[in-house]
Amino acid sequence: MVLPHQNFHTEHFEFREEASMTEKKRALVTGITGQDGSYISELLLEKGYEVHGIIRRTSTFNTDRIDHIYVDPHKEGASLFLHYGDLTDGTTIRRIIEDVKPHEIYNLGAQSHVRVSFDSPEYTSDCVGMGALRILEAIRDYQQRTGNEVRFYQAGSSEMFGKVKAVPQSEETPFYPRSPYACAKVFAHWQTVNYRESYDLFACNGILFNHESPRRGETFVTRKITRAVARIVAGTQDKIYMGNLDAKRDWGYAKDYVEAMWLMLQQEKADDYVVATGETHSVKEFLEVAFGHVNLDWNKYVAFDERYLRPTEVDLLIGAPAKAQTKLNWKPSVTFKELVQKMVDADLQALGLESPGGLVKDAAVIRDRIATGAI
Ligand code: NAP
Ligand code: G4F
Repeated sequence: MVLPHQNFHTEHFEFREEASMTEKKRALVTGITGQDGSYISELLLEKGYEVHGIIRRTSTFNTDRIDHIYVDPHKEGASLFLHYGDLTDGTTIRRIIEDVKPHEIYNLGAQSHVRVSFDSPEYTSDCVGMGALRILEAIRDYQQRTGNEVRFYQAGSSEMFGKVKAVPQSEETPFYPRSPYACAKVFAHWQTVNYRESYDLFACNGILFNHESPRRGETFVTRKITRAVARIVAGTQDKIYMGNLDAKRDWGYAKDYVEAMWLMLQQEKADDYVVATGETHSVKEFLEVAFGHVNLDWNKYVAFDERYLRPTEVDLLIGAPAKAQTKLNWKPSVTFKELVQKMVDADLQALGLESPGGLVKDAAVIRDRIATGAI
């Protein structure tokens, strides 16, 4: 699909005017091209919202995750609009908020890779920490000037618990961040609380534990593994190099988690919520289930590379999602095993490793069919 990128910023005024006559609810999403941005946009469009997303200007298209929901804004019924901007550039953020006049803002944009944040701490802090503050300041001014309420969701992270002070971690657990990324998220968290208390903004922090999907970025551990499984089956990769396999994470399904974000902004009062499954599994267990799904033994394919270690690690994360369950009536719908298998299946499918009878799950059978030209 070809996107008329040049037209995003110049033409959206005209489309906004049309939309305002129909009184649709308008949401602005930062990080719309990311995993969560794509799922929340689908959800909001299903609910009848007009969705506006901020995208970074890049020399190649990076809208793969939202191409399937994008409709040329010249066409009648288009409800998704894209605007060039950057969280490190306060002027663009303000301008877009003024133009879009959103009822809700989901701040999902981030340099979200923990390991990378050790290499680029300044940029990560600017984008993740100051980025949130820039939006809060813009909302504060816009709201005070116009009287229009803008509800704000801040994408907080279980990484903020870091060297955990309690097991499991709840909204009451103190933070102990262990990376530049986590420090920046803690800054954004407290700015969000502070703007809620100082200026009565409807501002919520979601403290989300790891959530994954077939749309997960390829360098996060889960997708790195499921993608490698598919490539190993296909014979285009023979090993996967990894870091600490003992780390434990509370892994859920991203599609479930964006529902919790939306629910937070529909409540009577703004508040902060932990969103998690309440189960924890090690990276090793993830490997076992992923390779096991195609009848392979992960030990034969995994090699160690110290480059994937972090200067400080977060050893154990497990969330206590009771508040989200009770107050938002939210609960996860996908188990750990189902999630891993869903991701492996999607990566097998992406490589075309499907035979007419459907997806074959056994590596030996798939290889045999590749060899005979059946797939
Ligand atoms: P992701 O896939 O890495 O997506 C990040 C998004 O942010 C992308 O759209 C990216 O744009 C955009 N972005 C990066 N730098 C930006 C900048 N300077 N200005 C504007 N946009 C920028 O992340 P995700 O997994 O969807 O996570 C969404 C949010 O939740 C993030 O804030 C993340 O830190 C937080 N979070 C994630 C998890 C999780 O397990 N997934 C858990 C807790 C919290 P490009 O496409 O141009 O790179
Ligand atoms: O998949 P990861 O890179 O995710 P991490 O660090 O938990 O962060 C993710 O979840 C956070 C929520 O808790 C988000 F806020 C954040 O934005 C991001 O989405 O690593 C998971 C674990 C780590 O302990 C890491 O050391 O896997 C370990 N690991 C072992 N080998 C590896 C690798 N991680 C990566 N990325 N690559 C490896 O080869």
